[in-house]
Amino acid sequence: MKADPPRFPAGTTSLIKTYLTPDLFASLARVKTGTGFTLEAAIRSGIENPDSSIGIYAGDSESYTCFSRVLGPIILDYHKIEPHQCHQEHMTPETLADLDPQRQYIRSTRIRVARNLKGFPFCCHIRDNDRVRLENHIMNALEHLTGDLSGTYTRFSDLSPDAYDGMVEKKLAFPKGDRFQESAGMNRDFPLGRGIFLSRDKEFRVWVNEEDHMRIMAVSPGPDLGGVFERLCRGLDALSSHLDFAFDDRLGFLSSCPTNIGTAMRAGVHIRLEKLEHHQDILKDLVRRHHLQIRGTGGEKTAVENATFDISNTRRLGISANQIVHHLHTGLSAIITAEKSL
Ligand code: CIR
Repeated sequence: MKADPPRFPAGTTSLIKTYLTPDLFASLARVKTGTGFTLEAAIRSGIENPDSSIGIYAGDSESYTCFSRVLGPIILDYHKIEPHQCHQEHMTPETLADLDPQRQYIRSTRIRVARNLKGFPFCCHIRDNDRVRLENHIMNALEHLTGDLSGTYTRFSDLSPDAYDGMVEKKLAFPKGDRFQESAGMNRDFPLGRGIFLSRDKEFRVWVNEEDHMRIMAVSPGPDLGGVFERLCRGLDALSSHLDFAFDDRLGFLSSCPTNIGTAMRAGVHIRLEKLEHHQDILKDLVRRHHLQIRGTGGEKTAVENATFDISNTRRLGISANQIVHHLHTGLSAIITAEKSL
């Protein structure tokens, strides 16, 4: 019997709707990965949220091979790469000039990478026992961090609702996932198996079991892009000797959302641009030319407040971590020069 093709609501413009032809759906409808993930589960979020940009999540590493006939074209289209382009592995600390010596523009710097562990289903598909087993495994690796990277892991399920809300407000804990993640199953059993690691100075952080098994990040209240990158490289290096990350030679680090594969890196700043706020055409042009993007002050799909823009890289596959940081540095330098000239 032929499976019914998915019904995308009117107005859906996601990439999954574009690339999942009825024939392709019919040929993949009965495919299951080794952990039992199906195409139907992968596209649920895209069906329930017509404003999805891509509308598909991976439930495990194998999703990228089992569903490659639909994921392949989506990845090329979203990441704007040619079929021969593949992941570039170069992530080593380097010295970068201070972008904002007078501390006038850049309010904070943050670089994060997503990582998932081999052998565990990804966050939209993992169930409670496995998620807690995974959390324990990650906690064990975090305990090996030393010096300025060492810190404390807090399980959200050990916090009172007020303590948890307080941490979310201070951006020290992550909230439950948005409606896209909710439809995908990412919020299942929340907050069980979720938590956050904070180094003593809170400048090295690891989110556990949010959209990916790990979101590993370095942050700074200032403009020190080189220093933040160095801390992230060091933390990641230390963790990789205890954890085996899901990786593919061509696609790079595998993530729940195919928009994050490759370096799985987002490097960005919060930057106050009082003049450029009134010349958004100039700002948008600079951002586009340097392969950057503007997000709202509170992150994806939020508004810009108080002339504070969240500016970060758009590219993460087919480009190395070092190149991403370089482009961000050059782009921010051009943006600050433009702000000063107005
Ligand atoms: C969408 O397709 O719009 C959502 N599934 C989210 C896409 C952006 N990815 C992300 O935030 N990791």
